[in-house]
Amino acid sequence: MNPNGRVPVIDDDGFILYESNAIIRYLRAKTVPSEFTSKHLQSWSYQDQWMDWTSATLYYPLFREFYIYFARTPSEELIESKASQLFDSIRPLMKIADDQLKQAPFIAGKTFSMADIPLGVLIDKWEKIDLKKSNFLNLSLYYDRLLERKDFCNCVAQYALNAV
Ligand SMILES: N[C@@H](CCC(=O)N[C@@H](CS)C(=O)NCC(=O)O)C(=O)O
Repeated sequence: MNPNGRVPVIDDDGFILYESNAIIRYLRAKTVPSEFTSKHLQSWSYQDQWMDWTSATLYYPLFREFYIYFARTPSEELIESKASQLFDSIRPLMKIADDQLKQAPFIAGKTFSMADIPLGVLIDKWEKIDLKKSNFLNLSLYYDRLLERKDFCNCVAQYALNAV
């Protein structure tokens, strides 16, 4: 279904779609069509901005490298200098998210939106990695807010960092 041989991919009555952010936008527009109108263009685009920031700026390649090191290295083999180097490389990006979450409870504003789906998945990994991250209080408070959501617990948080 996906020429890249990857997940996620959906088949919505014969309409095949891949790329996780495209799938989220499609499902949101399909289930709440009123949001996908010119009247809400700026709000939609703002959520879109944070989704793409999460995937294209935060995740690839720095966050991916950071979390995979912790997820796939047995704890007794972790090297402190390598862990610090990875942490230092993503600190400026995490600060951008933390600053944004100081201003609003969710990444694109006052309420949970589609933009919280890709970011929430990464913040779950972030919170499960045992490093001193006290400068990022807003990210931890955000994670607590996400944990109040049953679907977030069932679909994301219940899985271990190294779950495939
Ligand atoms: N940019 C794609 C990335 C898709 C991707 O890399 N999926 C991984 C899982 S997160 C996968 O299918 N890996 C299996 C493999 O590479 O064989 C998206 O956001 O959907």
